[in-house]
Amino acid sequence: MKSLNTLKNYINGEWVESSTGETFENLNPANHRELIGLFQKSGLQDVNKAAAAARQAFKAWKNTPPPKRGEILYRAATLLQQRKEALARDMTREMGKVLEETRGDVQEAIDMTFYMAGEGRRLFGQTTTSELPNKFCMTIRSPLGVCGLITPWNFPMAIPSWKIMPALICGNTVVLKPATDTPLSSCNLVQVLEEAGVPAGAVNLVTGTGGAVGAPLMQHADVRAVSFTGSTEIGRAVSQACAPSFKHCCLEMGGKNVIMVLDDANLELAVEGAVWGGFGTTGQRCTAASRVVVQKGVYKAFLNRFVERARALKVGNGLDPAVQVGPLINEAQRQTVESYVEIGKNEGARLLCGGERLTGGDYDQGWFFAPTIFGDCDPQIRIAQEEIFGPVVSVIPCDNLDQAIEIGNGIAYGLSSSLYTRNVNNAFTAMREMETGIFYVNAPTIGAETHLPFGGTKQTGNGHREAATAALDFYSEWKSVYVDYSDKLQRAQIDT
Ligand code: UN1
Repeated sequence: MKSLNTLKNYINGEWVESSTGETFENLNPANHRELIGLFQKSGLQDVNKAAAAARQAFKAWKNTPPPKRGEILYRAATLLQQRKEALARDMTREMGKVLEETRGDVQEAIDMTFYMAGEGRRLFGQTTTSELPNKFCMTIRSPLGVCGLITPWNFPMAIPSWKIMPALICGNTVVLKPATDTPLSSCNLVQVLEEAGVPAGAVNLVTGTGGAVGAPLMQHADVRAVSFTGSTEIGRAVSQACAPSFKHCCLEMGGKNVIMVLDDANLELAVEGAVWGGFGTTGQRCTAASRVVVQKGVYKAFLNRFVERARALKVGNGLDPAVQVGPLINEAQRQTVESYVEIGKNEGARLLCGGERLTGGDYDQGWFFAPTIFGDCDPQIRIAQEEIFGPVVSVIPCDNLDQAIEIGNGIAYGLSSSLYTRNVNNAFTAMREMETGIFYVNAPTIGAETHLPFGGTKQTGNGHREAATAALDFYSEWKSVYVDYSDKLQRAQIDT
C-alpha cells in the first residue's frame, strides 16, 4: 500500500525540490509498510538558499508593524483550528501517538499561535526616568535576524510552533529543520503559515538529516540564533557550533523527571498520574515521569495498583480509539529501550511488568513495546539516572519528603517534577526545593501550558525558556533608547 506522495522544501515562498535530487522515506511507526511520503533529502546548498531567502526577507518583515504580523499569526491559528482533525490524523500516522494526543499537539500549536498573535499588540518594553533633566529613557525589543530552528519528532507541530511563532512575532525570519521522522507535520504547519499570508522568505523549511541540514544551519554565517530541542549530547554540539560566532542558542534537552508520592497522598490519583506521566506518548516526552519515588507507608499499595493499571493499557495503532499507547518512533528507539531493560535487570531492579517488544498480528508491522515497570530501584542505577525515552518507569522507595527531594534532585537533568500530597506544607517545601524548571502539585510531570515558561535546569537547558513571554526574551534583544530634549550637551554621571 504505497502512495507516491512527494513533499518539498519551502524556500522563499515556493515549494521546491532539494539540490541533491534525493528523497527519504517517512514510514508509519505503527505499520511500517505504510509510506507516509517521500521528503527532500536536502544538503548544504538548500540550507544556503533558505538562509539567503530568510536574510533577504528580514528587513521588510522586521519593519512590518507587529500587530500586522500578529494578524497573520491569528489567521494561521484559525486555519489550524479548522484543520485540527486532519492534522492530528496525519501526525498519528507519521509519529504514532494516539489521536487524542495528536489533537493535543495541534491544540498546543493553536494555543501558541494565538498567544503570540496577541503579543503583536504588546511586546512591551519599559519607559523609565533619567538622571538628567529633559531626557527620556526607554527600552524596545529588536529582532535578531535569521533564526535556525531544529525540532524533534515527539511533538511534531507543537514544538515547531513554540519556536516559529515567537520568532516571527518579534520580527525574525526563520529556517526550520524538522526531525527526519516527522517532516509531514512541519510541511502542514508551514503550508498553513503560507496560506495565512506570511511573506516569501520569512519562513523556510528544509528537510533532511541533522548532519546534512542541521549542522550547516547552525554554522551558517547569516544565522543569528539557533533554537534546538533534542538530546543533551546533540545540544552540546549545537552549543559548540554556535560559540565561535556568538550565535544566541536556546537548548531544550533531556529529562529524567520524577513523581514523588507521599503517605498522605490521594493514592488513586497518584497512580493515575504515574500511568499518564510515564506511559502517555509511550514515554517519549522530555517531560515523561520515568521515575516514581514512593514513601514506604504506601509503597506496596501504590506499586500493586500501578502495575495492574500498566498491564491493562491497550497498546496499538494510535488511530484506533480504544488504543491508549502507540508504538515507539522507530526500530533504533525500540532497541535503545530494549537495551535499557537488560541494563535494569542486570542492575538488580525488579521487573514487574512489560520489558519486551510486542509481537504477533498487527504488532509485527510496528515498533511496539509493552509498558514496563521496574520496582525496588536503587536511585543510582542507570535506568533511574539516564533518559530512556520509552515506556519504562523506575519506582524507588523512600522514607520521607526530605529523602524524596534528595532522590528527585539527584540526577543530571532538571526539567519537570511533581509531588502528590494532601499537606500544604509538604507541597510548598518541595516547590521551593526541587531543582527543576517545572514543578507540579497533585498532577504528573507532563502537560505544560503555553503561557508559562517551559524549560529546565542543569543538563536540560542553558538558561533560556520557551513559550510565554520568556520566549520573547530569546527571540529579541533589548535596545536601550535615550532621548535628550534639553537642547544642550548633558553628560551622564558628570553633569549631576
Ligand atoms: C517535550 O516532551 O519535548 O509539557 C515537550 C508537556 C508538553 C510538551 C512536552 N506540553 O508534556
